[in-house]
Amino acid sequence: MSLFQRIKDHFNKKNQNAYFEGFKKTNDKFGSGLLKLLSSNKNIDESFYKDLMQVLIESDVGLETSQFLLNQLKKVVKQKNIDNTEQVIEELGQLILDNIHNYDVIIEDRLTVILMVGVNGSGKTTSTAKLAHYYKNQGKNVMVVAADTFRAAAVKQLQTWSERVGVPCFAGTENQDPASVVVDACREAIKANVDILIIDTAGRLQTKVNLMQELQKVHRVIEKIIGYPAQNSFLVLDASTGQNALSQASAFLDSSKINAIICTKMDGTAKGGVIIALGHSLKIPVAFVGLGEGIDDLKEFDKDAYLASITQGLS
Ligand SMILES: Nc1nc2c(ncn2[C@@H]2O[C@H](COP(=O)(O)OP(=O)(O)OP(=O)(O)O)[C@@H](O)[C@H]2O)c(=O)[nH]1
Ligand SMILES: [Mg+2]
Repeated sequence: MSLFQRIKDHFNKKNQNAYFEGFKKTNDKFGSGLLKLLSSNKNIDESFYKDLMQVLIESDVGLETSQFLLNQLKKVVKQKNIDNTEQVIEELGQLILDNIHNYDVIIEDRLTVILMVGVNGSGKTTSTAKLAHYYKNQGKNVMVVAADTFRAAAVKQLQTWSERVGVPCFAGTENQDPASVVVDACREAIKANVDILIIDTAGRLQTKVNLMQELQKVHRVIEKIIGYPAQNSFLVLDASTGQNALSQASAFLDSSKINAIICTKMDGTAKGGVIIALGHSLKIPVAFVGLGEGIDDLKEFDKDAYLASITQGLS
């Protein structure tokens, strides 16, 4: 059985439609691009590899990662004496799987903290609400924290979402230092026997040193109050920014502790290949993907499901 058939068969049926719909635009570029390539290039020659490179670039896999994949691919083709283009594309699929990473969210029996960080508008607040919904549905006692105290509207936004989801929202007072809101929230979470505390922070540019230091302070106070570090720190990236998301991730990883990525707005972009660039260039796992604006549209990242979704026509 082919690799593509195997991963489709393994697909968690519950999420299949959501994944297929969410990655439709990327599939229209990537999967359809590969199909077109298979139907027009029958020989494994330079022109085949050139067209393959173009498909990778157009799906925002990025130059560095695309070149890496092609070089590896050429080696494998030679080693295994591969002589048909279908098998080459299978090997490409395997290379992609080898270079992207799932993430197991760390949920402990004691208070578990999830910290959401990222640049303005990447989807932190909506993803916080979606995560709260996700864990509430699993029977967890969830609380969200509005640590974005610079804008009253930001607090209101999370409060509205939390009412809809049915979880408590802890908010500080306007212009209160975010770290001090987090201190109060952690104390409250311990008192209320919360299982999962999800902290939404203000959008920050990766280049603003003081804001990055503020994040480090938030990490310090969490550890001080609860007695151990936040188990999960997620960088929220807007997939439609493509290669820019990659440079954001690189800067955040340099100055802040990040365990995994949440890649949002997959449904609105053909740039879903950026997940491959993140996996290869930064070796960072993806925890969740945002596949739409609805409360259910945040799904756990699964690399087999991802590959199946961006190669829907291949079998
Ligand atoms: N289509 C789509 N839209 C999304 C997704 N995730 C977030 N959005 C939208 O992106 C916009 C910004 O989302 P927010 O959650 O407010 O972003 P934020 O990172 O909290 O923004 P700041 O607090 O301003 O830094 C909203 O209109 C969301 O509905 C997604 O997966 N798909
Ligand atoms: Mg926000």
